[in-house]
Amino acid sequence: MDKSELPAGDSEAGSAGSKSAFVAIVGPPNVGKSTLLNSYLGMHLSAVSRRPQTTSQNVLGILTAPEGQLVFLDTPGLIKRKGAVYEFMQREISSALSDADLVLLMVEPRYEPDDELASFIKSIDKPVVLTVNKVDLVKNKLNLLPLIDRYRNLGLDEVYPISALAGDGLGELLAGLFKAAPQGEPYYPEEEVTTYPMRFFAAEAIRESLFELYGEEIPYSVFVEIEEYKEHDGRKDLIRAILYVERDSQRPIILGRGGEAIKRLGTRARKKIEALSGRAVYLELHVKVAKNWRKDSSFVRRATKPPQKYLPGT
Ligand SMILES: Nc1nc2c(ncn2[C@@H]2O[C@H](COP(=O)(O)OP(=O)(O)OP(=O)(O)O)[C@@H](O)[C@H]2O)c(=O)[nH]1
Ligand SMILES: [Mg+2]
Repeated sequence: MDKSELPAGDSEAGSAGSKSAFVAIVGPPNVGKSTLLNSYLGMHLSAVSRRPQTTSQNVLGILTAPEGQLVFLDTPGLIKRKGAVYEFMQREISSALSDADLVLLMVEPRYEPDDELASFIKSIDKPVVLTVNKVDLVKNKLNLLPLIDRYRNLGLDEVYPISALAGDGLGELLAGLFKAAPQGEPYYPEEEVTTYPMRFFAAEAIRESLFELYGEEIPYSVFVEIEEYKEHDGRKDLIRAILYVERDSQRPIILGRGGEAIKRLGTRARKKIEALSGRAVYLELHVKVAKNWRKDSSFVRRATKPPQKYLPGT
């Protein structure tokens, strides 16, 4: 039968490209959620570091494939702690879970399912796909089987061992996600990778660089605000960022002797921003003190205001 003879609207049903879902990537801190998002998108969109609680706001990334479209929401690590920042992170996770059509729960091989995780899984009223990341660290893959069984006993039928870093198992996981995804039209045009503005990613690039260059509590103590982001054709874009620290004593640490440390930070972050935006950038960094900002929920609310609402039409 010629395609043109099909009734209107039917031609897409069941065919390639007909699946569409918001997918919340959730899991304990540091398991590789952001690494997976970056691997799927083939670009360094979400901040990654070897330390926990790198992601503090949801990051949206769009993957369009022959099977359809998955809109990933990379979330902060699941952690129960008091304080304005942690409560903000918790709300980010809840909002991703409520927007999601399906949930990709990520753990790593050393992560045994405890009661807390079990009750978290129970509380999710959407399809859950489980992935065990970092299997490159396991010499004998047979050792994974008892762990996978323990997760299966929690009612998770779909379990995918992967290495987000090495790229192993990503095709199988993607097929599993599309299998679990509902039928539907793509949410966004296929060439789109995110709906978040470049200024969000500029702040994230600076944060990621902080994790790479400074130890201890410094990366967690800095709030990055993009005060100005001006695109210029024919010359460099101008980005002015304010780095708010919690205490006076942190200012000289960020600056370093003779401003050496902040210069290194600026160069590193600028390169990341240029790579992502594809434009030449002049990055200006200023350090200010906002005393104990992490404890001040009004600062956290103002400061970590999520970017534009991302659901089409809302
Ligand atoms: N060996 C190995 N390391 C990985 C893999 N995936 C991620 N990592 C590393 O694990 C660390 C944490 O990765 P992230 O992607 O930042 O983890 P996350 O789950 O987003 O962490 P939070 O945002 O802090 O919750 C980084 O050092 C990654 O390079 C993997 O497949 N194998
Ligand atoms: Mg992350």
